[in-house]
Amino acid sequence: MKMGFRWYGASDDPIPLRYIRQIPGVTQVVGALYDVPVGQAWPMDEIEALRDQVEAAGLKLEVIESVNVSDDIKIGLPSRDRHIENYITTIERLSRVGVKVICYNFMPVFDWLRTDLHFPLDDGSHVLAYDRALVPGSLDEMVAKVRDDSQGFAMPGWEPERLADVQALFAAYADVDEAALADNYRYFIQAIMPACEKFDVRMAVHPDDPPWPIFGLPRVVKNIDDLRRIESFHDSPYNGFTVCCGSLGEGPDNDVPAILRELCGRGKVAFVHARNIKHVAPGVFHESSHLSSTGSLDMYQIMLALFENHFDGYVRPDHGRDIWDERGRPGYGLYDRALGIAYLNGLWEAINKSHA
Ligand code: DNO
Repeated sequence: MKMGFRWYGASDDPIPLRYIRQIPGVTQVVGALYDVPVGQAWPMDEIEALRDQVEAAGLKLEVIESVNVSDDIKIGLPSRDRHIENYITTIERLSRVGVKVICYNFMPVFDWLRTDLHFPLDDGSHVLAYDRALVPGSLDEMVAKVRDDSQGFAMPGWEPERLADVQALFAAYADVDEAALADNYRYFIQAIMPACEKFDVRMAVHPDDPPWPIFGLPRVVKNIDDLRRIESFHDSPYNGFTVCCGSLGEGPDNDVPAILRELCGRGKVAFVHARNIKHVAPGVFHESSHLSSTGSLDMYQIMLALFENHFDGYVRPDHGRDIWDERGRPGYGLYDRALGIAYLNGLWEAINKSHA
């Protein structure tokens, strides 16, 4: 297991790389370029500059989260072939600086969705939460809500420029049902796989978050059946998964350790987002600390599933609570994610030693 920490770049992340270097066991920065418009190729000089910064801090840049897939590709517009060419150029350029895994998602229009970015827990900490009854009735309201609640940070997947005309973007999906989205997804995977195999870069799709349709938009990465369908697009370790325990775990029918066992058993898990969530009622959940007893997921079983299937890929803690008066990027503060890493390391060491 190689432990990483997501970082939003020197100009946009209040956490300096030297702090990340001090978290025990962290060797990897999970990074990205955030200013390249989706659909364009990432400039080589910017990729190298990011790699240089990370390496100067004594860390490695082997996982990118995310190289986003454009809506043109998801909708299946004629412009998709140009965007796919650019995506392939990005894959090749990233491989040149040693990147091994690209995390991406295939969610239409939006990335993850929460109805509260500062939900208070009993211990005085704040977390991201979702209550289906609180999802705003209109798209514009939803976009404004995320913008206003995010403490001045542009939330990934909610870039104001991209969502400026969310109604038009939404309308472009009018004819894209689940079958069409899956077809467009297959087309994308089949087009990029030769490059991934040639340049030794594994694709790792992130599940839909939450794993059910929102605003009537189709979702195709929600459960094990969806994941098996994605595998069938092209059966190769390069067509792999980011198992985000929280996102999948939000679906009460998703058995996360079982999903990990199945996919790791076939060598398809490239990256894991290890985090916990607490189910409150159907369609209602909030995030929690990583500790099993504070949420609905059994983190021991999750780590055991990885261990028993000889997982040697990348792991990062996922969203943390806001604690100790930190006012960081929602979900991505320093303190609780560092606590999460210490806990995951402890589970891993105990499992390793008890199997020695
Ligand atoms: C949210 C993240 C997602 C994830 C993307 C991957 O905090 O888990 O934004 O990075 O869905 O493309």
